[in-house]
Amino acid sequence: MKKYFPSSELIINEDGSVFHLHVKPEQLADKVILVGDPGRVALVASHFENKEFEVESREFKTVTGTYKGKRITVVSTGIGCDNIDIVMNELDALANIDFQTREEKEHLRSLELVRIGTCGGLQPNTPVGTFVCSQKSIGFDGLLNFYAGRNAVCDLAFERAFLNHMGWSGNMCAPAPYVIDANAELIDRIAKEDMVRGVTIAAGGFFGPQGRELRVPLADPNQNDKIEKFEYNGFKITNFEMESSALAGLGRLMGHKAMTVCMVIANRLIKEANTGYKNTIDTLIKTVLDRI
Ligand code: R1P
Ligand code: URA
Repeated sequence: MKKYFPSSELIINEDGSVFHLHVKPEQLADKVILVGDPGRVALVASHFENKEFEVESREFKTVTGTYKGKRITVVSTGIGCDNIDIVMNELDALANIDFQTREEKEHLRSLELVRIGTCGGLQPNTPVGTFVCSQKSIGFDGLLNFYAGRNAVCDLAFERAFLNHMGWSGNMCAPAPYVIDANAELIDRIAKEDMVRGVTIAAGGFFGPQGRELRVPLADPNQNDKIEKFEYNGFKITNFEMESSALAGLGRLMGHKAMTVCMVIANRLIKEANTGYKNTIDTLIKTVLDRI
C-alpha cells in the first residue's frame, strides 16, 4: 500500500507550493546547491545563463536556472541543522510525493545536493581560504537520532572513539554525537586536489558548541584542544560548521546524494579570521557549479 501524507504532516500552500520553501514540485531541479546565507543565492544564480523561477520566504530563498546547460536549483537554508530538517524534508517531498494524491510516488527521484558554506578551520592544513569537503561529519546536533535507521547509516565505532577521547558524560552531547559519511561518488567528483577532504563537526551553535568563550565560561575548557588532537583510523577533525551532519544523514536516509564543502573563514588554531570572504567564495561556487 502506498504511504499517504495528511495535510497536517505535509503542509501544502494554497498555490500548490510546499509550506516553508514556497516551491512547487515542477520548479525543483535534480541538482541542488544549498547555501546558508540567503545573500549567497544571488551570487550562485549570477552564474546561471537563465533563471526560470525565483521565490523567497523567511530565510529560504530559491532560484532555479541553467548553468552550462545543467538545470540547477539553489536554496538558502539559513543557519543550523534545524533548518536542514525543514529544507531536506520539503525538497524530498517535492521530489518524491505526489502533491495531488498526497501519496509517495512510484518512481523515486534521487537528488544531488551540495552545500557551499563557510567554516572554522582546526588544523595547520586548513588556513583561512582553504576549501574543506566534509568526507565525514560529526553531528553535535541530535537531529538524526529522531529518525529510524540512524544506526544503520552511522559510523558507530567512530562515534564511540570520539566520545571516549572527549571523556564527556552527562547531557553535554547526549544523545549526539552521530558520525555520518557524505556520498562517496559526489565527494570523488567534487573534492579534487584543490580541496582538503576532512572530518567536520556540525555544531549546534557558533559559540559554546564550537569552543568559543566570550563572557560565559565553557563546560569543557579543553574542548577544542581535545578535538584538534583527536585521531581515529587516520582521520583528524578539520573544521567546524553547523549543517553538514544533518544534510549527509538525511541524504542517506532519503536516498539522495549529499555533501558539504566549505571555505575556511577563521582558523581557530592560529586565531585568524577573514571577514571579507564574500568576494573569494565565488571561486568555490564556480568550481562546484562546474563539477556538480
Ligand atoms: C555561521 O556563521 C554559519 O556559517 C556557516 C555555518 O555552518 C553557519 O550556518 O555556514 P554558511 O556560511 O553556509 O551559513
Ligand atoms: N562558520 C562556523 O560555523 N564556524 C566558524 O568558525 C566559521 C564559520
